[in-house]
Order: sequence, then structure tokens, then C-alpha cells
Amino acid sequence: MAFTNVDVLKYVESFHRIYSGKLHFLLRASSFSSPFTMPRYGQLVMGPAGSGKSTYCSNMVRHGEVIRRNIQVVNLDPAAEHFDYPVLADIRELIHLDDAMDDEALRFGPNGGLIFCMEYLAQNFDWLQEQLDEVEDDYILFDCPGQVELYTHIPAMKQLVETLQKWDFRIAGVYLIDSQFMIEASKFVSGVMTALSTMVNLELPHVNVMTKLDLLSKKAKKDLDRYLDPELPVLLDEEFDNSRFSNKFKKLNSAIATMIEDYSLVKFLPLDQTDEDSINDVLLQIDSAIQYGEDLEPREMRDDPQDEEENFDSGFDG
Ligand SMILES: Nc1nc2c(ncn2[C@@H]2O[C@H](COP(=O)(O)OP(=O)(O)OP(=O)(O)O)[C@@H](O)[C@H]2O)c(=O)[nH]1
Ligand SMILES: [Mg+2]
Repeated sequence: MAFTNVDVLKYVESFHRIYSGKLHFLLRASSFSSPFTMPRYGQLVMGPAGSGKSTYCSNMVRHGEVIRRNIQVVNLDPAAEHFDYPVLADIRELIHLDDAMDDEALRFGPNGGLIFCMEYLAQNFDWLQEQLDEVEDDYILFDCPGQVELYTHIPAMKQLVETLQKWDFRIAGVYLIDSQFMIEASKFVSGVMTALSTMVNLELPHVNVMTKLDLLSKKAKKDLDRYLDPELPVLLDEEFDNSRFSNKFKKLNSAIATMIEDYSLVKFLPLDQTDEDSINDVLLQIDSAIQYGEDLEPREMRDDPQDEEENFDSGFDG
């Protein structure tokens, strides 16, 4: 992620503006509005390039098999090359990044091409609807591209969210950030601001996840708690308590920290993909954010109690 503190500073003003209008809307997002139809459930898996989105999706599918829950994945990355989950639908069948880059009339580079592809998807949601209509037992992960502009201000993702909601999906925004870039206060603030910007733009129940914990050093792991539920003013005071930084800069950082604190909206769930309990904890938190299970019948006892004990589930048939 190429965000620097200078980028972060540019955000401050617009955040104040956006927040004042949208906070109440965010709060309303968790009281879904279609009581008469059977909802479907989904996660929009987002985050910067390489933050672990596709790996997260395949680990969730595998974890779903362990707890006997049917979790499926739609690949929404037109540039995807490697993922190892079975796909329910794949945007590359509709449009591939190469289509936008190789076309003589379009001639996009990789970044503009990706935006073009997502806009093309937005104009062809009926394609997606057809793919999703084939599914009965719906808990669907949408594996998104790693270009953060898509989440922060380009309309295509917001249009996707609104369309899925129209199709009775209860969607959580799941925002992944690589922990290795987060355990340093200045980088942390940049990450927090993009996560926050995504949350404000998409107006979804939102869960931030810190990935790749298995790669952290012992020392970094010890420090982790300070970043999962951060006291930003303290973190930033420590980071910038140095004469190299001007008072103006320190004040600005302090203003950002206070603003984020005031909204109490930024927390991170730790995810160690090598640990089944950690994956399960993240899934349960997201389930709770989208009220997964409220409309489902409690699971019936099976004939073989041992079989039942061996496979933990959140208690519902999905
Ligand atoms: N050690 C470790 N490696 C991980 C983890 N998650 C992802 N990786 C690795 O990080 C790299 C990027 O992972 P992806 O899942 O492709 O990340 P992505 O966010 O889908 O990337 P883009 O789609 O390109 O934006 C791959 O080499 C993964 O094997 C993790 O939890 N631990
Ligand atoms: Mg990916």
C-alpha cells in the first residue's frame, strides 16, 4: 500500500465532512429492511493488494467444510491469476483485465483497466444475478481486487453493494490489512484511514481483520494488542515525539487520532490462518455483524453424537 502520512493528512478534512452526514446511516445499516424474504448472506472481502484476500477466502471455504457450513466464493478480481478455492462465479468469464488492456480502442494500463472492468461489471449485474440465482444455500464470499480506490471513492463497488442488498443479501464489509504493515504507528494510521474510508463509502456493517499474524516476530506479536484496539493519541504521541517533526504536523496527527477515537469505529480482529480457532473467531464476529443465523432453524440432533462433537458449528444449519 503506497499511502504515506501526507496522503493521510489530505483525508482529514473530507472525513469530517463525510462523517457528519453518514454516521447515522452506518448505524442504520445493521437493522436490515426486508423482513418478509429469506435473506442471503455474504462478505465483501476487500483490502490492499496482497493483504491475503484470496487466501482468506480459500481458508474460509476449508473452515466451512470443517464446521459443515456451505461457504462459496465469487471471484471479482478480473486480474486474478492464482487462487485455490472452487468458484461459484468468476468475473473473468464476463471480462478479463487483458480485454481492457489489449483492446485497441481502450488501451488501458493495469490500474485503469481494472477500474474499467469493475465498471463493466456494474453495467452487467444481470450476469452476476444469473450466477447467484443457481445457489440455494447462500453464504457467499466476494473476493475483490486489491485496488483501494475501488472501495474509497469509485462508484462501482458501492453500486455492487446496493445491488446485492436489493437481491436480499446481508453483506458485511470485511477489510483485510497485512499485520506486517500495521505494527508501526505511522503506517497504522494510513491503514486505519483507508479502512475507515471504505467503511464510510460502502455503508456496510464493517469488520477489519489483521492478517498474516503467523509472519510477525515475537516482539511484534507482543506489541499487537496496542494495535488491535488502539489508543491512537498515545500511539502517535510516542511515534512523533521528536524534534524532527514540526508542531503543526504533530497537531494534525493528534487531530486525526482524536477524530478516529471519537467515532470508536476502528478495531481489528487478529487472524492467524494457521489457527482454526482464530478463523472461527473471525467468522463468528462477521456472522454477528450480519445477523447470520437469526432466520435459520436450530440444528436437529444427529444420530451419531460422536460425529456431532467432532465438528464444531455456530449452532445453525447454513
Ligand atoms: N504466511 C502467510 N502468508 C499469507 C497469508 N495470507 C496470504 N499470504 C500470502 O500472501 C500472498 C498474497 O496473498 P493473496 O491471498 O493472493 O492476497 P490478495 O489480497 O488476494 O492479493 P491481490 O488479489 O493480488 O490483491 C500469497 O503469497 C499468500 O500465500 C497468511 O496468513 N500467512
Ligand atoms: Mg486476490
